[in-house]
Amino acid sequence: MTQRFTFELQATDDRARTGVIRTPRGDIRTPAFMPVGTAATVKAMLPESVRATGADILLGNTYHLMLRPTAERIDRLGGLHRFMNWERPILTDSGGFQVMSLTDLRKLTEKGVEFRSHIDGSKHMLTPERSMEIQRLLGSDIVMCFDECPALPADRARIEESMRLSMRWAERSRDAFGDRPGHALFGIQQGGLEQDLRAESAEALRTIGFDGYAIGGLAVGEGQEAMFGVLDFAPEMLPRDKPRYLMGVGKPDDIVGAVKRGIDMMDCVLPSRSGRTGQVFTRRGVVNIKNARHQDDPRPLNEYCTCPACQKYSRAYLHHVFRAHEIISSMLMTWHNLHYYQELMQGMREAISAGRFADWEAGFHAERAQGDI
Ligand code: PRF
Ligand code: ZN
Repeated sequence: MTQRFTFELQATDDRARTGVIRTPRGDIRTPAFMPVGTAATVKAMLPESVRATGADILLGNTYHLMLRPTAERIDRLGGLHRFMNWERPILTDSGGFQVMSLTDLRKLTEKGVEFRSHIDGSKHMLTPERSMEIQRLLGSDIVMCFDECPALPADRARIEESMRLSMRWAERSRDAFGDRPGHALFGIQQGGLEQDLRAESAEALRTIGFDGYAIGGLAVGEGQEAMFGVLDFAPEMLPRDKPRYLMGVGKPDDIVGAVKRGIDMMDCVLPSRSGRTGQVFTRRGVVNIKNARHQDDPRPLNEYCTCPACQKYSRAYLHHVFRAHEIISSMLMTWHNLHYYQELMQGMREAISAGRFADWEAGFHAERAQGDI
């Protein structure tokens, strides 16, 4: 194994950064958007199509894969990369967040979380040690610490207690992960909207030492203004020379605002999920393909977009296949949305390299203000 996990910062523009994460499975250009492949597939997309949109890395989920088809089975079949036919880097979330958002019967203790599967009601336990084991069996390139994330609003005492538990779990995650050259372990900062708790969490993580640092506990109901408020101080609490990952974000304007504030990586189901519900992202904002105004429209979704949905199909066709519940509707619109997100990231990487991020951002907002054609 020649390539270790490294992060090279190539340019900064005010707080925005661009660089490259190198891994044995390939480079990740940052700022990076990671499409979500929860159940070992980015829904409605072949892996080569996901790559064609410009993605360097996918996200997978410990929670879903441990229940079905199980980490042990994926391991026997040669690991997640081979199983899903994606040979490039994969980051896996650790499971705690999904347990809290997808299950109702669960028991949280110092040891971990006991829960019932949302698929068949069977009983399971996740701990920092078990989460590290599952992510190792999957063959994940970037492993996330096992943490707990309270929904907001929550009172300060609850956020403080939860953050301290997550920091103890971070230490157990670090110990259980061990030394795995070429694989990375990321810590996850918690602390809600409280600056002093975010500082305490960052300090705890820096003391343990990680290959990268995530900001967790945001985009959980606080709204964009409050989230940006935290992003005005949280990223600089984390080491400058390591990747910073904002978990589960977001809409295009959330992503731009996060990159502006020093975030290097993000993931969200929004482009893929919206592709299946008829919401299309364009430079001029969101278009709902279901709307009757598209039914006779021979024009593409976006005349400048180079994705297959825009190159080969009309709005009228996309409207029709959506209304008819045809599978190609999800395929084309997911492709377009992922393409849009990756083009957004590429635009920001180039703007940061050229030292013109502020101009680029002004253009981004001006174009959206015009509305759909
Ligand atoms: N922790 C983990 N995964 C997450 C989050 C978190 O706080 C979030 C919050 N937006 C999304 N996914 N482990
Ligand atoms: Zn397109």
